[in-house]
Amino acid sequence: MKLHLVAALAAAVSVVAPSRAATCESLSSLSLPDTSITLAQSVGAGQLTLPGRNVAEVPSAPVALKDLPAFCRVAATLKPTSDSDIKIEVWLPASGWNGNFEAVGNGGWAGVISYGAMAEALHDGYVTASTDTGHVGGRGTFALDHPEKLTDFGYRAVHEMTLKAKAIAEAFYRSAPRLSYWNGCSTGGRQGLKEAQRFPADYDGIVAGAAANPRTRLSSWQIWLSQGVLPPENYIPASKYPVIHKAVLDACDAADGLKDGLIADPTRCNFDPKTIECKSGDAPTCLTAGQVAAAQRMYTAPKNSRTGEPVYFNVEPGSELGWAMLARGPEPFSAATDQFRYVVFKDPKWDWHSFNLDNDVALADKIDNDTINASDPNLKAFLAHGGKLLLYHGWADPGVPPLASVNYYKTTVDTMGGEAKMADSIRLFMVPGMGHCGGGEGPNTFDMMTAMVDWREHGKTPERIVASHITAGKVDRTRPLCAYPQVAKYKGSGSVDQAENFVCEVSR
Ligand SMILES: [Ca+2]
Repeated sequence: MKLHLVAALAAAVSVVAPSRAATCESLSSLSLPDTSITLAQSVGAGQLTLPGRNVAEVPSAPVALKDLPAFCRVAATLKPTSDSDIKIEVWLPASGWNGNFEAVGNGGWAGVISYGAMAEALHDGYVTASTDTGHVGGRGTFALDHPEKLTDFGYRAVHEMTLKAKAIAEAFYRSAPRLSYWNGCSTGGRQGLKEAQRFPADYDGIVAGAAANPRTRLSSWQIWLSQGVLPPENYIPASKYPVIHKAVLDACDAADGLKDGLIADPTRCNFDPKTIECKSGDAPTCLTAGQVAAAQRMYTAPKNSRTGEPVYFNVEPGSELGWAMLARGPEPFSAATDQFRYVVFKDPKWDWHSFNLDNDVALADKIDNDTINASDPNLKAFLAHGGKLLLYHGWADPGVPPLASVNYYKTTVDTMGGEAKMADSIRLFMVPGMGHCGGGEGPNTFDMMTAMVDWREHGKTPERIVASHITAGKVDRTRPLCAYPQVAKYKGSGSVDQAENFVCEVSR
């Protein structure tokens, strides 16, 4: 009788036992190092309104995330140091988990969780996670007198989030994620590189777009640029950006073999703004001598005046319509001044006019000491376990110079044994006509995560990734993005708006 009862109970349990080990709500009592779980809540399918993503420097308005599948929402605060205050969220599909983890990156100085990107990953069936990088708000002010918080922003918040998200997934499903992916752009690109370099076991595949990197050099360039383009005698009103852009296209669009409004490789475009200098005075259709100088500075990489050593890169011809991002004024891009005010000089009153390229870059590098910068080209440990690195960057990026990604790609590939040896480990896709992580006139809608999954899980090395250009919700052009150094070349017949009429080939 007793035995029968036990057997019956066991049978009942085995029938009603959920397929996963824990309920969502029970995760609130999960014990993890340095972690307080502040929310563990089942969320039904539908809409959820949450703070927006902090893409550049200002947190955006709340976003309504639509058509979310049902999921378990976990929020936690991590304190790896006594001064740390790292907020993370981990979202776990209630059903249909694809078995993998996709973490999403941040923008600018972060200070906000990337809910929109989390929603996309959740849609695709992933467990996903994001962190606010250890402080609230999109400015660098938090760093003043908080070196541990700066380290959290630099790399620790992402690493800690990664460990905890994997542990939470394992507790929820009784099964750890099989593969882990990173997907980020801008600061998120830099975060991805940092993970590959510093915590090579965290991820199996890393998608790193337009990495804002090395950050000390990026900020130095942005301030140096401002010193040349913001003085009133040089200032270019936004109404003239299209004038310069048209002149650039007139000079360089057709030179790549196809007049399509895009410059396939802007580094081969030698446009001199002096060609549109006003004959005398000023007019809406030409540039004054000061404006010519400002435009030339946009296209010029800064160099140390004593050593001649290049400090960083420049925006490329074709980026003109986005120049307001750095050249609008009256102040430089605040992400850059914040770095010098709150990290380098630790003086909120520091005046950007006093920035000295020759001295202050070296000081910024020294103070950073590999905290935010992610320059290490040694990816041996990451690649040793099959890690794949997929880089991309818009050629018309007006905020982070595209050659920063080309440079990291080349340096890393050279360090790791050359292009042939690295062809199945590191790939770079440059995107003609795309702005900073999106936007611009070129085909700018593509799916790097699917390319990554095909690569990492199905052995299909990405050679060409089809990008779409969408106007008013309709695709009006498709074009292949090609693995660097290849570019898309028109076959010579068929619509120039259809990807199948292009081949990827090296043009130099
Ligand atoms: Ca062209």
